[in-house]
Amino acid sequence: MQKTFSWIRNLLLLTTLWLATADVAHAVQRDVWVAAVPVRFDFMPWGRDPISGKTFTAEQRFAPATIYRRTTRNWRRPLRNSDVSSLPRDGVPGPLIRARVGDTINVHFKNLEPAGGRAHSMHFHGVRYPPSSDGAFVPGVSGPDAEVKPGQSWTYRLRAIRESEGVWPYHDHAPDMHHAIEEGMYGALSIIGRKDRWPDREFVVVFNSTHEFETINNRAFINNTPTFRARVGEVVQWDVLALGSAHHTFHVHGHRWLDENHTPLDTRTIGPAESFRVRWTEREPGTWLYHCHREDHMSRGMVGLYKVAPAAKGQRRKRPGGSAGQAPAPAAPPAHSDDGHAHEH
Ligand SMILES: [Cu+2]
Repeated sequence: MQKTFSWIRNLLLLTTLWLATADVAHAVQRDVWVAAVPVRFDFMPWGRDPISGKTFTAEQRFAPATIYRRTTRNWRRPLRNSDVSSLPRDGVPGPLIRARVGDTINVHFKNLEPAGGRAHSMHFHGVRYPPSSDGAFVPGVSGPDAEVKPGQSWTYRLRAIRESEGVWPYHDHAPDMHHAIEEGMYGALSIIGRKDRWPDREFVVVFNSTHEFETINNRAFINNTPTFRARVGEVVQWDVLALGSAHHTFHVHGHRWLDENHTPLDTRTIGPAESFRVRWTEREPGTWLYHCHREDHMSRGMVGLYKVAPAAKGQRRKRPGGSAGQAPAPAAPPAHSDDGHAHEH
């Protein structure tokens, strides 16, 4: 009897060791460089709301803001924050930080506000970190991670653990966080399982309120908010997040997805700092609306376009199922580049 137990114990020990080694072999360290950059932000780069026909003055369109900007190593050169599928809109949210379960993420943050400017920080949801990487200002408790002053920098050391899989917000948590978040100091973390594939397209939608507008990625009204693009056959993932103080209802026209209980949905409500992701294999060509379904929010700007092109000739890939819900893994490499991230081996 005892012999059997020790045999089982040894087997368990070996399995644990094997799993631990497999973890180390697979996990990578990802270094992300981010700067807080003061800008004159254009909330309506297209200048008008095509539904109401309203146009906006420079005073309504522009406001000073500090935003997160992805950069090259040592904050030398600014890079794009977004996936190519949401261009030309960029700047807010901050860089999409992607990782796999098991990875270490070092976010090297520098505050580029001029001397005398505000302190900023980065506070991350969903991942594991020591208190010195919390980035949240608590008088008498927190350290320099929570108050990165102009010209200073801090490295936040994060780990994507098993419970980190999914989509999470990050945001400024320095003393002036409420203004900074209204200006657009937030972004998304996207973490997939160790063996999962990245989708072909990944769209980040952040609902927030700023000035008198209700915004998606800090912009209001169609053609000002991002116009997301995909092609029939591609696996698309929507990362949906909310900041600020209101609840929002995410809705995409002509599409539906399955929730955790395999119930089809085409709307889902989220509150402050909540987040979720939905995936499907695209099969609905056309120009579609995506928006917050709170009508007072929609009329104040929380609406955008989603354009789906037909499958390219000769490029139609065979996909099992092709129905709504958690889509099968795509065959193609991700459309998103891993700019500023470590390369996976
Ligand atoms: Cu809303």
